[in-house]
Amino acid sequence: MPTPLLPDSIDGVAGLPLRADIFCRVVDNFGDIGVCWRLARRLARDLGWSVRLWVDNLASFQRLEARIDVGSPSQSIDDIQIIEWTAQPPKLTPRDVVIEAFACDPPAEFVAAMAASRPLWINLEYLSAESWVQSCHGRGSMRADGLKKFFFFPGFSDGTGGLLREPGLLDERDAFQNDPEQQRAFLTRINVDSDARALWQRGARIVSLFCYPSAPVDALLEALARNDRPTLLLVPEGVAPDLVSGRTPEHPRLTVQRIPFLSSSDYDRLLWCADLNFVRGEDSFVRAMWAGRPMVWQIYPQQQAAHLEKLEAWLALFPAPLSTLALIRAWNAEPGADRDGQTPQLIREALGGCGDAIWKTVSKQFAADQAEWPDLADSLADFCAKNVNNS
Ligand code: TRH
Repeated sequence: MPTPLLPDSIDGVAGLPLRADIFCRVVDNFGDIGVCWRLARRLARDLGWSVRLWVDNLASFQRLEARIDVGSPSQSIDDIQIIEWTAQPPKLTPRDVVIEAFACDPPAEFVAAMAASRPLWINLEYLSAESWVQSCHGRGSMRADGLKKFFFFPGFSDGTGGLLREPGLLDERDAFQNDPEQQRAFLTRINVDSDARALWQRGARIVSLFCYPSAPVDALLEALARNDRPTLLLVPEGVAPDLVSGRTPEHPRLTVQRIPFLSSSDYDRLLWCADLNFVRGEDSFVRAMWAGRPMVWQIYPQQQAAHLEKLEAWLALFPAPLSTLALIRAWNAEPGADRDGQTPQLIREALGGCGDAIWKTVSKQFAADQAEWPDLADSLADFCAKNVNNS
């Protein structure tokens, strides 16, 4: 008989802190660890869970969380135990809940131990606004070894797991957005130089840029340079590496400023500061949505253009003007003559006229509407409380 992992009293009590293993494999980029670290902190800090986070790439993790010691196979940060997931992972007993991020397959030995201790096993899926998500969210699938795996889908509507949102996030955002002094201090801290800050104080628009190499960045530069309103374009380290800080005589209304790759909380502040955010993948997209400012999303490209359906599903939800939708589609189009010829014009149209004002209003409202749903960590905790002894 396996030893019970939970005190009897937990049965059916929603929200009681549990003990979890979260598995994260960094496929590429930062989204996998970005989401897992955010979830781990929500569960540990805000819900009192005891969390063990297994990560196969500490170097990527360190870009987001400077306190990570890449030489340490086991470390604790903010009461979260971080285990380096190597080819020979440590033999640890599975906890009450095992969360596998994005179908990353926990190690075989660990799964064998799960067959004995029978934790609640959850696969946290990628975000999609597609309607089929509601019918699959929360469903379980029985495996040949007798273990059941549940599929937990983030999403934008009732019947999904929602989106990660820290308590008080929108209030903190509002306080920051209403306080130019906090913004000035922040811009100084992230190395925006005094000339660039002066430009912003004289009314230049701030645009942040986080994109994949395929994005039509030249078209963006051309459009911003021709726009009536001067622009300060802030570009974190590693993004669009050819861009250099400064202003060219040909483009006097566009100033580029390179900034460091920011911590998660500073990246939020960047998104809150900017008038327009270019974001990509999954996590920066959600953070830009919470910023409540206009954003252009570059979706993570998939084979056979499967990502374009996901993009359309989100565009169908987002009540933006047609000029905004056209710009977002162009930003995600395959590189080619047509796209590059049209994009500067589409950007200019989206940033000009009444479309610009409507885009601002709907962005703010969309964030407020989404914040009415329970966030993903609360939904997950609720799901676990209901299912932890029935798996
Ligand atoms: O890095 P990404 O392209 O990650 C992608 C997506 O998640 C995609 O869905 C997944 O399949 C693929 O990885 C493997 O984009 P994303 O999701 O926005 O993650 C970036 C993270 O980096 C996010 O947490 C924000 C964070 N970030 C900072 O903390 N500081 C910064 O300066 C920047 C630019 C980003």
